[in-house]
Formats: sequence, structure tokens, C-alpha cells
Amino acid sequence: MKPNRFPALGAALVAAFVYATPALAQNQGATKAPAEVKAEEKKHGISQPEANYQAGGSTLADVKMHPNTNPNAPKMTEAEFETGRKTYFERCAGCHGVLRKGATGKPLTPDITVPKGTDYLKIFIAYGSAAGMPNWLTSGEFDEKTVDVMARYIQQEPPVPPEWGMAQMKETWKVIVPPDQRPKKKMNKYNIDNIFSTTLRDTGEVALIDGDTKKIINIVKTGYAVHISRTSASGRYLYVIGRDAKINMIDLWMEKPDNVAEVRIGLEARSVDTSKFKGYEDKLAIAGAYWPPQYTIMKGDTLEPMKIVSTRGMAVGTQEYHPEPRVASIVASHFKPEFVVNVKETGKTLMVDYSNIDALKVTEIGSAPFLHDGGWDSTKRYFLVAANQSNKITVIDAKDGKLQAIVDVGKIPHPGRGANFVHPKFGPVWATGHLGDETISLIGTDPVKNKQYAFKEVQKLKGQGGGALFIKSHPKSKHLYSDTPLNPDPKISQSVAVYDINNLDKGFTVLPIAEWAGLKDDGAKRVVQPEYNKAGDEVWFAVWSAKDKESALVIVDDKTLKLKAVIKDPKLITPTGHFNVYNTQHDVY
Ligand code: DHE
Repeated sequence: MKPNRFPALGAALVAAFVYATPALAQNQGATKAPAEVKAEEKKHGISQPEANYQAGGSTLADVKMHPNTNPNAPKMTEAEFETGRKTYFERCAGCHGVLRKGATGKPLTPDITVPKGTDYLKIFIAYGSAAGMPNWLTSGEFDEKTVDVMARYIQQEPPVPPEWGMAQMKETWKVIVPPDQRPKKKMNKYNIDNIFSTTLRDTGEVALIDGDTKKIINIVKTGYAVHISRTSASGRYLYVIGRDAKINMIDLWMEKPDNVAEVRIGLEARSVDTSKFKGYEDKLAIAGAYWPPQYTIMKGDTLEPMKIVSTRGMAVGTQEYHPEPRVASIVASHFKPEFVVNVKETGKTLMVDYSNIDALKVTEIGSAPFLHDGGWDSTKRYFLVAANQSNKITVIDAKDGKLQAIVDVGKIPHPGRGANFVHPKFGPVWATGHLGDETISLIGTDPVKNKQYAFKEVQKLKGQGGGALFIKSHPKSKHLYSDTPLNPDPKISQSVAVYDINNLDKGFTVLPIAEWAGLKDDGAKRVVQPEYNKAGDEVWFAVWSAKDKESALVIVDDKTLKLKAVIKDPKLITPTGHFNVYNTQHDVY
């Protein structure tokens, strides 16, 4: 099985990748008047960004599977089954699950779908539902034929993708430069602490950018639809994971930093991190997979897979078996030799003790389903993670290994790693924005000096609108930045809101980041992910347009809130996330 790469995919498939790619976004946002979009939202009871977020694409679309037909279901030709399968993994699996047992969307197994019948299912697929199902026909995403194929496809037995164990991992594991042939000291003049690793989503690459000179150091080939970068505890290595579950390890000491090892830990994945506890720096890496549902612990210097642990099991609350609980965010504890692994569908945070992986101890902390992304509080004792479809933030105490609190927030919290700052009234707080509404929730994080506010939502700020993905501040900054790249109104998706943290009641200032980029064409220009430089006096943003349009990075002077620099280069294709080496290494946000 060969992983398909974006260049080989058709425009429709590219558009299928969620949240919406800018290509899809233009379809849904820029070409429709905001009033029209609002009317649609009203009709369906969900916002467009939310629908896009729900309609997840999966790398499993290109994986060979045995066609399982069902004698009680309407007939399908082999070609129709394959179209249905591909479309399902491109559009539906993100919500309904690989095995169709339900995730954030409803279960779609034949025992449920066959009694409903083809005509009922066609209407549902065509027009959507207030509960969150997108209107695939009326939005123009599917034609009538596809609706018919999908209505019949979901009545067949779901095909099961292959497992991915040690043998498959070892086959894909490559040490490009063995540890003893790597530099003994830093061989370049770069200020490594201030290098940025920028995701070039649709080319399967990262751009390493010198934060001091704003020049591109290297464009490094990585996995397909690359997702995040994380830094090793020493700051020397960068680990990058693609949606195809390929991890690349980049050595920043090389004269020209580049890949030194790679491995595929599954067929679909989103998260990677490395051991940070004293005595274990750079020793181990960990990555979590969406499929198969498992996490893998690897050697930190070569990515040699050492231990694979399945996350299949019972969900919190219902205590029902879930066959595919996906691994969402992973962070390394600073208090213990532990990885904090957040499992989406079962709503469990696993504190994985890596001090002896042959006798692995895992503390399982149940909270709420659909754990997604999150970050540390300023002391790095508490990990705050969004249970996004549950509209809650779960707080894990990494020191005592227990659930500290579950905090109700707005609709579909999406913090990225969140933002820490000292509130003039409530003391240290951590902030998250939301995909489903315009609010920003501030949660108190200091149980010592501000006990009455600790782990409560102490304030709701009003932001520009829903569709927020990332929020950021810095210990040296007086500002809080919130993006809204998935808002259907281009004015909002192409700008950011900035708050003065000492004067939050004043509201926000809007920075027209996309306009400042001065791009020559009419791309979606979504402004994504504020990220500070090491000094905390600049904030970087990606202006994300489709693959065939110009994109850019825009850098703002944090003191004056004025434009400081624009980085443009034909090689900067679909930039999305960016990760400053020092801030990622030390969890500064
Ligand atoms: Fe992400 C983080 C999953 C779509 C940009 N994203 C994460 C994490 C998870 C996740 C589990 C936390 C990783 C961690 O901390 O260990 N993302 C998913 C999805 O399942 C989803 C919704 C659909 C998909 O098919 O992948 C999705 N993500 C996107 C995008 O469309 C974004 C905006 C653009 C892109 O590059 O694909 C996007 N996700 C990001 C970024 C982070 C991230 C930039 C890291 C934020 C940080 O500050 O650490």
C-alpha cells in the first residue's frame, strides 16, 4: 500500500480535508454572502465552520480494504462500493468513525441503516440535520449520484482497515543518519532557539525559518498533510508528524538541518512528543494514532519503535466498548517520567509512566468524551484539555496524577495549547477560544493564591466570532491574540483579535493580517495560529490560501501591534501551524 500524496489527489479530495481547506473555504465562505451563510446556519442549527470541522477527512481513503457486502442491503457494483468507501473516508469517517460505530457523529452500522432504507438515508445525506450533519447535496459537495451511492454504501458491512504492528513499523523505519555519524556539536550559525518549523500542509513538508533573519533555512520533506512539530527536551531535535502517521526527526545541529530518521506508526495520526523529565531528556519519543487506535513509544535518537499500546476499550460514563478510540493530544510531563496521552472517544487521559516500558504503568483518568487539544497552565502542573464536543475543559493534575476539575465552557472549545497570562483580578488564568461560538473562556489556574477562582470559568470575553482555532500569549507580553480562521465571514477569518490583558473590558483591536500580507490573488487567506518568537516581542501568523494560490507569513510587533515583516516565497505553500523551537521545547504559551 502506497500512501497517496496531495499532488496526486483531485481537487475534490483536497477540498475534503478538514477543517475546510482554503479551497473548500472559498467555496463555502468567500463566494457566499455572509447573510446567505447565516441563513443556512439558522436552517441547520450549526455553523458552517462547525460542519466543516465535523466532516473529517481520513488518510484511510487510499488504503486497500476488503469489500464487505451485506445480503440485506441494496446491491452495489464493485466500482460503486469503492466510490462509496473512498467518499466515506474522505468525508464521513472523521465524525462517524472508521468502523462506523459512531464518534462525534452517530453510529452508521447496518443494523441501524438497513431498517431506515435508502430513501430516508438519501434525504438525510442530501439535506443534513440540525444535530450537525452537513447538507451534502444542497451545499454542492455531492451530486445526486453520490448521495445515492452513499445511501446504499452505509447499509453494507463496514470494511475494516488493516492493523499496523511492529512488523509494519520496522518496515518503514529508516535511520538516515545514525547517531554516531551526527555532528558532535552545532555545525551552523543559526540561533536554534528562534527557528520556526512551519507546516506546509498540502506539500507534505515543513519550512525551517530563521526567526532572526526571517530567511528560509531548509524545506524538509515530511509525512503527507503534515500536522504538528514538537521539539526535544534539549532543543536539538524536531519531530514532525503527518496525517499518514509518518514521523520525521530533524537534527538542528546539522550544517543544514534535515531529516535523520523516520518511521510510520500507523495509517493515520495527529500527535507526537518526546520525554522531558529530568534524566530522560531526548531519550524517548511517543506518537498517537487515529488508526489503528494505539500509541507507540520509540527511541528518542533513532525513532526505533519499542512499545505499542492499544487504546481500544470502554468509554467513560456509558462504560460501553469503543473499537476505535483515537489518540488526540500528547504532552510530556515535567513532574514525572510520564506522557499525558488524551484519548478522544473514550474520554480518558492516560498518564503513561515511561521509566520502565517493559512493565508499563498507566494511570487512567476518565473525564469527558472527545478529548482533543490542550496545554499546560503556567506552572506546568495542570494540563487543560478540550473535550470539544462535550463543551468542557478537563483539568488534569500531572503532579498528583488525578482529575482536578471539569469546567463547562462555550460551544466546542478549541485552544490549540491555550494561552496563559496573569489576569488583573483573577490571577493566573488559561484561555481557550471556541469553534462554535464567539466567546473566549478564561479559567483560573492558581489554587494557592487565588483559590476561589481556581479551575472555574472566571470570565467570558467576546471575540470576533466563531470558528476560532488558536489563542496565544507569552510571559513577556501584555497581549492575548485569538484567530478565527474558520469563520464564514472573510473579514473575520482574515484578521485576528488582540486584547490588552490589563484592560480586557475594553474589548479587542482587530489586526488585518491578510491585508498586510499584500497577496496578489484572491485566495482564502485564512489567518492561522499566533506564535511568538523566543523573545516574546514578535507574533507570527500564517496567511493560508489554497495550494495554487499565494500564501505568506505575517509578523507583528507585539509592543506596537504594527506590521513588522512579511515572509513570501513560492515554496511557502499552504502554511498553517508554526512552532518556535524554544517556546515548544519549554511549553511557553
Ligand atoms: Fe489539528 C493540533 C487533530 C484539523 C492545525 N490537531 C492538533 C491536535 C490534534 C489535532 C489531536 C493536538 C496534537 C497534540 O497537541 O499532540 N486537527 C485534528 C483533527 O482531527 C482535525 C479536526 C481534522 C483532520 O482531518 O486532521 C484537524 N488541524 C486541522 C486543520 O485543518 C488545521 C487548522 C490546519 C492543518 O495544518 O491541518 C490544523 N492542529 C493544527 C495545529 C495544531 C493542531 C497548528 C497544533 C497547535 C499547537 O499550538 O500545538
